[in-house]
Amino acid sequence: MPIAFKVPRFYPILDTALLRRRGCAPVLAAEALLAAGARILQYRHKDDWRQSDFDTARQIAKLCHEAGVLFVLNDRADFARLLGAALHIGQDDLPPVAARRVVSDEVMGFSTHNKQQLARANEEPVEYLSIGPIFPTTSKDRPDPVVGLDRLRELRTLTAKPLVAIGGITMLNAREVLAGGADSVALISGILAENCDRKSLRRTAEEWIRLVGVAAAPDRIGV
Ligand code: TZP
Ligand code: MG
Repeated sequence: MPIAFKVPRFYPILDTALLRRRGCAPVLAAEALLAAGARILQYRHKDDWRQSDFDTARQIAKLCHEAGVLFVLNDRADFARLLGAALHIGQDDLPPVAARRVVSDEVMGFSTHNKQQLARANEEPVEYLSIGPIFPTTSKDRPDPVVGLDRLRELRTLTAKPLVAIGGITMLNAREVLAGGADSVALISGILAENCDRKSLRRTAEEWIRLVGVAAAPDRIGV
């Protein structure tokens, strides 16, 4: 397991369902995000996997690898292993200890949605945790109850692992989320520009990076 992993502050997620609805090609979106300077990129495919979805993931994994960017696959430990990717799992996926046996020394992240899950997740063999939805979101089916900023500040004290906030984060509230103790903001709808052309996507990602920074947060002391 990698030691002292630091999660980049700007954590874009390519959600294939939303990309399709908005008419955005995943590889083009990945290229725009990488050109903007993203240091981590997640591929989230919630529908059944077809060969073409795996091929898309493989293309994006290659682009990330060439750019020295951490490529993260959502849910599927088996595919992450095939792609040499990092893995992000949720409460209903293969449990972290089992997933760790599949991806061995890749970075792993684990989703949590409340105090009990976060406290338990802190003991798991994963490099970072996520917490959300911080605010209402339309990008997830059946989202858990909203966490909110006050509870985020409280939950932050439960773990010294890097903590990624997700759910309803926009350029208007992202700074408050980071001030509330999150090390990183993960974004699905927030990274999609009005138009899905390369230039607009890149410009939006650049704006995000100007706002929150791209690098990992400094070490957290005394948590
Ligand atoms: N997990 C908690 S909220 C969420 C996920 C995957 C969706 C986040 O999407 P958006 O568009 O950034 O609110
Ligand atoms: Mg999952």
